[in-house]
Amino acid sequence: MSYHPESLIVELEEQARALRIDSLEMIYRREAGHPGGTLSCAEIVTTLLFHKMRLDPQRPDWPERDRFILSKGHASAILYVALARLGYFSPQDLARWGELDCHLQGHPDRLKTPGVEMTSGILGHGVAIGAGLALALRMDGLPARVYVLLGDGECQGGIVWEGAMVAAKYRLANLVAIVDDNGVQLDGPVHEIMPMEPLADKWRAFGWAVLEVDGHNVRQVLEALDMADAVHDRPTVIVAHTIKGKGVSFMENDAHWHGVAPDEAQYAQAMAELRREA
Ligand SMILES: Cc1ncc(C[n+]2csc(CCOP(=O)(O)OP(=O)(O)O)c2C)c(N)n1
Repeated sequence: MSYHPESLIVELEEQARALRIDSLEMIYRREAGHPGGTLSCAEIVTTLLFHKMRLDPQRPDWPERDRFILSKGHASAILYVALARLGYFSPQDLARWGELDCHLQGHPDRLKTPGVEMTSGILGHGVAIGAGLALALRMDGLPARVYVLLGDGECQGGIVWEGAMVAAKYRLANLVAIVDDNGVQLDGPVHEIMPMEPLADKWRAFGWAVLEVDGHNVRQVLEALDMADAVHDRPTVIVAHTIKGKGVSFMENDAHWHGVAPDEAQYAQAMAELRREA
């Protein structure tokens, strides 16, 4: 088992909190966005982009870089905040998110934004495209790995499982999917709309190595990503149990906050809670 010092865990926890704060500010100022599924994936995004992945923001096209695919593209705010903090572009650009002539569109566009590896927003495609990327990297003899973040509601899409089959057939050990398993989709609980349980067993049946973690526990996420490095004969999925709207009491586990921006008073309360002043 890999060892991660407590100082690293604390640093990543603080980074995740900062990503939540900055993302929610963007959603509030734009009066649009998806707070629920943005807040639920903060630790996952942080652990990957700020620690695990081999990236070089000065060279977004570096062939050996690891690839991060935000398949659940509606959580774009947190990806943009992370990329800006990593130095892919100026943090000042974040204020212009969604404007027509801004490189930061409502959903990620790989042709516009440095650091974005896949155009997303139409759900379902990340695993299939990630499989293609992982296969190409292997054929090119490159050591890079591909990480795909998708939602549990998104797993209802048939294309997810087509991609999963392909990845298993080609034994793509350089592909890791992380399911942000927050239990809530656009308009209600996943178990009511189209139950996905037993989700881990489904992935296992498709030939993937399966790990399950508390997706808000940075140490668990880190260790699972390290364990995925040690799987050499198939792709790995990490089912990360999370809370939609995590960190803002009135948003947690409530589908209402899937795609609605907070008003001024709600924003103030949310910020107080995220800054732990409440
Ligand atoms: C193919 C497709 N169908 C529908 C939508 C509309 N949509 C956007 S987000 C969403 C819910 C996704 O739920 P989940 O994957 O659980 O995301 P999370 O809870 O992590 O935000 C839907 C249906 C879409 N973007 N793409």
